[in-house]
Amino acid sequence: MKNILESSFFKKMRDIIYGMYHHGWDERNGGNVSLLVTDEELEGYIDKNVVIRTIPFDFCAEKLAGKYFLVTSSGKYFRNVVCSPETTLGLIRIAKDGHHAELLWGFEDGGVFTSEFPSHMKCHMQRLEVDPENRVIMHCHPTNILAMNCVHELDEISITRDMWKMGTECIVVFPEGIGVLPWMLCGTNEIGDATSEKMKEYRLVIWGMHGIYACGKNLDEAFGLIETLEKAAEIYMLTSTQKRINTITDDQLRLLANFFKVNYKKGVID
Ligand code: 2HA
Ligand code: ZN
Repeated sequence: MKNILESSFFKKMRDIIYGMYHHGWDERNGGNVSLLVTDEELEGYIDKNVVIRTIPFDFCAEKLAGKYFLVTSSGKYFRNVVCSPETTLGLIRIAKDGHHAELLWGFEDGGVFTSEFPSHMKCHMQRLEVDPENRVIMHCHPTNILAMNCVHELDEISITRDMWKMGTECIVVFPEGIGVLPWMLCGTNEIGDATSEKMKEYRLVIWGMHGIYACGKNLDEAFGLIETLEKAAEIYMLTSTQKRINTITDDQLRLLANFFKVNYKKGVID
């Protein structure tokens, strides 16, 4: 059997998580990531017949039965994923009944998946219906997005408009806009249901006064979405106490959208 730590999916997960930590998005045990790993990618790295233990959960993920996920552990620090991958990550398969995870690798100190497992699995189920190629759900606490939460109304249309205007690339990177949820109790099925509902339309969902959720076909896409929004929020915050004398106009946003052929959310600048 080959060493899973040498697999390309594992190395990418490790590097992206370290990048998230280095951006300051994941203090202490903040943040969580889940990556759907295919049968083919796992071939030769894991004996799929050896289940280390099963971990129950209290929602139905039957639509994901038989699918494999590399997922961050509950309570562990992103900072330690490089030095202690076997305790900070786990590889699970969703069991046939849709109510258990079968552990195949990792969580070595008896740990379990992230407390935000309901949000992750509910979002995977939703996104696979919208985009069968979706593979990643990513959550973190970027500083400027959170700072903006303190001073900006938590409204999807006005946040989308203001973020599109903070950087020329924004309308091209997230033309569908940004979903926004009010503050809710995290770690619950309810916030998972609300987030997955938003992910019918959006790949970026702000959790009011908490952080951000993103999804993507791969780790780079989810990371890049957060990175672009975080940059826009940083520029918004850096200029929030200044008199803004220049802006990207509505006409310029339309020009960008037409040139890059993106189908942008209606009702924001119209
Ligand atoms: O896992 O970020 O939302 C720590 C968190 C909870
Ligand atoms: Zn969080």
